[in-house]
Amino acid sequence: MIRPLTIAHTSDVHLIDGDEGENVRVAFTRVVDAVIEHDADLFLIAGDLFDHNRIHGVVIDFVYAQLARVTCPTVIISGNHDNSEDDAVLARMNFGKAGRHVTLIDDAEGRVLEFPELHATVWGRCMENHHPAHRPMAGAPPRTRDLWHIGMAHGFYVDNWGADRSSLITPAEIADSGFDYLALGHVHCHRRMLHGETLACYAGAPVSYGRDETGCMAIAELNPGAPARVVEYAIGTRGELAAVSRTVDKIAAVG
Ligand SMILES: [Mn+2]
Repeated sequence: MIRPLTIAHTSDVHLIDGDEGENVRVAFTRVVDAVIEHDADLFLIAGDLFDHNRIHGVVIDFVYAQLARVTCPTVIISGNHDNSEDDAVLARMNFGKAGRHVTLIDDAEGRVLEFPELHATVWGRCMENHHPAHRPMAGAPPRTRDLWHIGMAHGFYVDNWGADRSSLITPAEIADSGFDYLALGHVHCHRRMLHGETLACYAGAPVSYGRDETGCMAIAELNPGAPARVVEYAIGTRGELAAVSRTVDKIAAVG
């Protein structure tokens, strides 16, 4: 009997260095808090964890420390902001420093990870080049066994052709994948699409563009014999995150 699964899913965190990145780091801390509070079985980071590839030590160490708070299997793919160019931030990192539970899928052709204790497999692909010929869902494997069949992809969902955009993901690709849950990244607003039996979801960025808009992530529930469900989980408005980060700075300054 396959077991129920709780999946915590984020993407497009866009971590940056310096003071202006403080609210983003607060937001990522809240994402990790949510993984722990929901007792998630699996934590998926579907691309653009970092805003750019020149991120240096302090933020890298921050990410190791945050991911080390999580005990469940954690899977990371790259996006167009932290893609697999030479000297890219993800390529320079050693996620073993965060713990053995963290896996970066850095294969351009994609890779399937198997988690026997979760009765689940996770397929993902790193992004090498964000251009119109890149198809994030290319090579998605069919379900082969009676396990949760989960996918990760970073790209732009279109439900009509003629879109002259890079890294396209289509309804047919989603339906054909047969994934029980497809964790998407790239679009910053929370959005869900059901095609065939597959529930695909953009988690939404933890930090929204607008100061008063709420950033978010996704918490998905898979139960045997039932449709997958996902909820949008609020992380906070940009203003709230900035206020918290100022408080943290003040305490740090006093201490
Ligand atoms: Mn992106």
